[in-house]
Amino acid sequence: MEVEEQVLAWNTLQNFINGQFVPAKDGETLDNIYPATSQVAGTIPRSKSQDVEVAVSSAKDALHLGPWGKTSVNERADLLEAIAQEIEDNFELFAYLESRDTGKPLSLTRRVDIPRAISNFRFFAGAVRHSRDDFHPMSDAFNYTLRRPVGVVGLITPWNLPLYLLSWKVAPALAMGNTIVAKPSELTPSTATLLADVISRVGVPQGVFQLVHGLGAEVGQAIVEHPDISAISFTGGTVTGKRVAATAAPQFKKLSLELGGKNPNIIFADCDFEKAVEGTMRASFTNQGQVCLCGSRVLVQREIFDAFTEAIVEKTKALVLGDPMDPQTEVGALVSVDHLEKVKGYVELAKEEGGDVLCGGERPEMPGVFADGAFLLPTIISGLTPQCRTVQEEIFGPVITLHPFDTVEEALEIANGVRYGLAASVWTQDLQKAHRVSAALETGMVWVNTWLHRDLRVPFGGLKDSGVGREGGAYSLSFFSEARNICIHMGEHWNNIGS
Ligand code: TXE
Repeated sequence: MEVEEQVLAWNTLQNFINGQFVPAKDGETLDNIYPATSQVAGTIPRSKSQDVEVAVSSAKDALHLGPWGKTSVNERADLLEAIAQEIEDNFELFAYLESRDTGKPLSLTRRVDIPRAISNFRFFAGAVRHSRDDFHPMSDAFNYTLRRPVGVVGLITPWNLPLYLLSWKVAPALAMGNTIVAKPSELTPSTATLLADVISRVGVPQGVFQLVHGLGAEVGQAIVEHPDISAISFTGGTVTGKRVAATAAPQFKKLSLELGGKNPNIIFADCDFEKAVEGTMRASFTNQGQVCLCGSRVLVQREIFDAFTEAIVEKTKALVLGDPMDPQTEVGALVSVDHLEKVKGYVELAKEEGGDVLCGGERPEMPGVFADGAFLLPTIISGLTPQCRTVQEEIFGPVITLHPFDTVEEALEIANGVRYGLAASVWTQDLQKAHRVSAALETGMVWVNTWLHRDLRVPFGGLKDSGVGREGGAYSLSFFSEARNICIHMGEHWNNIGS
C-alpha cells in the first residue's frame, strides 16, 4: 500500500492508554497543521488531567501487577530490537508523517530522524544487555549495587526532532523496566502515535507505555505534577524547563532537563577552510536551524572573516527551499507560522540593534498550496555586538550571526558570554589549540572540526540555562533506574585465600 494511503489511517490521532487507542475523556480535540501549507492535516485529543489520571493508573498497574515486572534484561532488550525492526519495516510511513508534522524536508527525516530513532532502540538494547553494576568487597563484608526501575516516568518531548528525541527517552526507560506516560509536542503528534502502535504490536505488555496528547500547560503540566510519576525527562525550551523544574522539585522527582542553546561555532584562521564552510552550513541551517545544537553564533578569526562571510553567504543563497516532500529540497518550512513570526521578529530586532542582514530574513513568495506555508529564507546577519538581545537569546530558526575576533581569549569571552551552555564547534588544525579551547568552553559538548557527530555512549546535556543532567549510554540507564547498595556482613577475612 502506498504511503499516502497508509497516512489516511493516521490523520485522526488518539491517546494510547492501557493498550487501547482512545479519545480524550471530554472529547475535545486540537487541529494538527501541516506547516508547509498551513492546512489542517488531522486532529489530536486535547487531553486534560483526567486523561493523565487514567494513564498513570494504567502505568502503575503494569509496573506492579502485570508481567512487565518479571521480565529479564534480555527480554526487554529483545523487545527494544523488535521495536527498531518494526520502525524500519514502516520506514517511509514514519518519515512521511514526521515531515508532514514538522515541515522539515523528507530527505532529512529519511537521513536523520527515522534512522536515529531506530538506532536509539538498537543501541539501548545493547547497552542494557552489557551494562554492569558495582561490587565493593570489605574485609568482613561485601556490597553489591542492585538497580530497580524508578517507577512510572513522565517523558515530555519537543517538536523539532519528535521521534528522534522521544525514542532517546523511551528506549532506556523501557530497558530499565519502567512504565511510561509520554507526551509529544502538540505540534508534532504523529510519529509518537505510530510508535505507540509499534510498541503494542511487538508485545510490550499493556499499560507499560502510555501516550497522552495535548497542550503543554494542560496535560504536560498534569504529568509533571502527578504524585505517582517518579521521574520527568524533559526536552524543550529553557522557559518551560524552569516551570517543569519548579513543579517537580518540591516532589523530589528525578529530573532530566535538555533545554535550549545559543551555541558558538568558532572558526580559526588555521582551519581547513572548505571543511569549516561545509560544517558551518550544516550547523547553521539543518532542520531550518531548529536543533538545540545548531551553531547560531559564528565567530570567525579576522584574517579570514571577509572570505568566510562571502563563502557562506553564497552557499546560503544557493540552498534549495521548497516543498518538504520534494527530494531536492534542502530547506523546508518552520514548525508553524507562529514560530516563523517569532523567528522573523528576531530578524527585525537585529536590524533595530544595528545588524546588517547579508541574506534572507524574509518570507519567500511560495507557489500554489505553499503560499501560506511557514517558510523563511535562511538568514545571515553581521555587525551585531555579542551582548545584544539577538545574540544573547535563542532564536531557534534559520538565522545565524557573524562575529569577527582576533585572539583565542577574545573568542572564548564571546563564546562563553551567554546564559546558555549546550554545545560548541571549533575549527582549527592546531590540535593543541583545539584541546585548550575545548577545555575552556562552558558547554556540555564540544565538536572539533565537525558538528553533530554522535556516539550514543557519551554524556549528552548542557550547562547553565541549557539544562540539568546527562542522557546517553550509561547516563540514561542510570537516570532511569535507582541504584541501591546491599551490604552483606560475612565476618573477618571472609575472602582471604587459604585458612
Ligand atoms: O518548547 P516547549 P517548544 C526551545 C526553542 C523553542 C522553544 C519553545 O527556543 O523556540 O524551546 O519550543 C511541553 N509543563 N527548544 O514550544 O514549549 C510542550 O507541550 C509540562 C529547544 O517546542 O518547551 C512540548 O511537548 N510540559 C529544544 C514540550 O513541553 C510543557 C527543542 C516542549 O515545549 C509545559 C525544542 C508545561 N508547563 C524547543 N509547557 C531542545 N533543547 O532541543 C509546554 N510543555
